[in-house]
Amino acid sequence: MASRMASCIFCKIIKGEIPSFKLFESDKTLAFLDIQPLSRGHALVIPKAHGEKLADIPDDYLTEILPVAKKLAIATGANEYNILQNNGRGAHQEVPHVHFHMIPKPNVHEGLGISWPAQ
Ligand code: IU
Repeated sequence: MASRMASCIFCKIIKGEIPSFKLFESDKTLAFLDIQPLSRGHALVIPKAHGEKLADIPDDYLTEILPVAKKLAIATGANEYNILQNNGRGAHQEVPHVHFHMIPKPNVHEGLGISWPAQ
């Protein structure tokens, strides 16, 4: 476990060894912008305890995660968004440190540059 933590990229972000755009931080939780955002405001919320899958994380490191994701969604102004968390490579998990995505859905009409006439 110790060697996996030493090489874990998100543990390095937590320790400040790799830079990130931080959005929220407490003793148990960190939120930062995803470096390859699927939409503007795509954020990751992670427990500061290292664990690959959800079952590896102590409950007290999970209690803040959804409230933080909710506040980020509100702060982003996203009316529509996904909160998701992948466990295992077969479930499309690429980084082996538990993380929750908060992915705002851009307004489709704005994204297409269409402005709808007033009713
Ligand atoms: P996944 O759920 O493990 O598939 O998502 C990993 C995410 O971590 C993905 O969206 C990456 O862009 C993101 N990420 C990051 O924000 N910073 C990094 O240094 C690395 C990955 I590596």
